[in-house]
Amino acid sequence: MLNAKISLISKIKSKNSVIGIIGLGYVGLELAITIAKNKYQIYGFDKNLKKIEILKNGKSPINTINSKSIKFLNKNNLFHTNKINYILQCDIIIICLPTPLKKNNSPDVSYLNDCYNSISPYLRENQMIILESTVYPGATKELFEKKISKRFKIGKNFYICFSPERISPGKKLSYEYRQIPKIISGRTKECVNNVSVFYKRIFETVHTCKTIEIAEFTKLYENAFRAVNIAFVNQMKIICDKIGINISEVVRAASTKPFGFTPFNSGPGVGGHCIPIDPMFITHVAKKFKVNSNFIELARKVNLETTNWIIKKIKNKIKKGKSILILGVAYKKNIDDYRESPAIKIIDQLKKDYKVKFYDPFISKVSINLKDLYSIKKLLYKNLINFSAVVIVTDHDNIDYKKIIKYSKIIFDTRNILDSNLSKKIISC
Ligand code: SAJ
Repeated sequence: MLNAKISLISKIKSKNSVIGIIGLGYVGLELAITIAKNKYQIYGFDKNLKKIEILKNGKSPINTINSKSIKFLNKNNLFHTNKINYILQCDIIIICLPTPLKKNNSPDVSYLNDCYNSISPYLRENQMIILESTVYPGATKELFEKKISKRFKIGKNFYICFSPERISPGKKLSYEYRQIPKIISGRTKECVNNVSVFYKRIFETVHTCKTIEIAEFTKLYENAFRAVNIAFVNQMKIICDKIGINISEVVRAASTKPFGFTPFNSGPGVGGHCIPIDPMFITHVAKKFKVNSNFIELARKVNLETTNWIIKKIKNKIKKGKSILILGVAYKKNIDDYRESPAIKIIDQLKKDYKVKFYDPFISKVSINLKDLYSIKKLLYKNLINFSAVVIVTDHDNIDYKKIIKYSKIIFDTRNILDSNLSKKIISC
């Protein structure tokens, strides 16, 4: 029986509040695991029935979360469902849905709009929504608050908060998710108090932003900072290449400076659903207010040009028609995600003139322009001799790079992980 009389904050403090997490991807699942460790009852919602099945069977749908954690979740009352009416049971509704870009590079908030439409019939007094998806400033208000304030009194009998996710997929961190400081914000002081009392039970450190819009922008700023700095090191790489300097040596030397420098590694361009995407949300807002964000657009352009530069280097060195092996297609090491990965563009361009195969220990198939390409099943190092070139695009840890050097004819090392002084066959790029 729902007892709306008990305040949300008392339910949070007594751990009787039921938590609903919408979107069981790498963000939602990680959050569910972290919250479950604090003995809250959790409903996990996802539209993907196959994913729900996998989770119900105690398996993990993503390689960055192990099945042991899913079994822990199932044991600790996480209930996976696609039945959205259970939202009625939830006191706290945390939304962890994707916010990709549309073809014209403007934010695609369709997942969030669909989410609101599905949960709307089951919203009731004394619930709190925490949006964790990456959005442009003002989106929480536009997509949730404006509609909900027509039915409830925000801060009195309904609470609206924003708290950006800070998951680092695939990174073997020396700390747990609960140790990553959690940014929170709310529309009113009661909203802030509720989300603060809740998240202080889940995370070691909580930082409160004065407004939801500051928190929304902070997330974009963090990732634009990365996109711009990665573009910077990539452009410096191209200049250094011209003058015969290895950029990694420069970054290694600059990193000895104990202050005022943050190292970034040059690469084949940027992939993922954060770094190529999030900064464009700032551009979206800048355009709306007719202010300049060309720094961000230039970074995007440079990162895209870096991928083209690598393709050109390969074409200049390897005769047409030859066989090339792409080593790694994930957008970064040790994960099974190839969204926006530069490897896709490299394969797509090279296969016009070469016989291209790929090997990725985490990804068995990629779809390029609706055509499926399958990874080599097993990497037999001795067979590398059959390729005119091996291109290291993703530097997964579980590859024996000594054998790559031993058995390859030529290696294009786009991650600068090999010491090019070791052998003339290594081309850092
Ligand atoms: N990359 C480089 N050089 C670098 C760092 C990254 O070329 O020095 C490339 C990667 O290969 C990848 C792309 O940039 O293709 C993005 O890499 P990323 O390390 O930023 O990884 P993401 O996209 O998974 O970013 C996430 C973000 N997390 C959140 O948004 C919560 C980001 O803020 C984190 O800093 C990042 O993980 C992380 O540090 O792992």
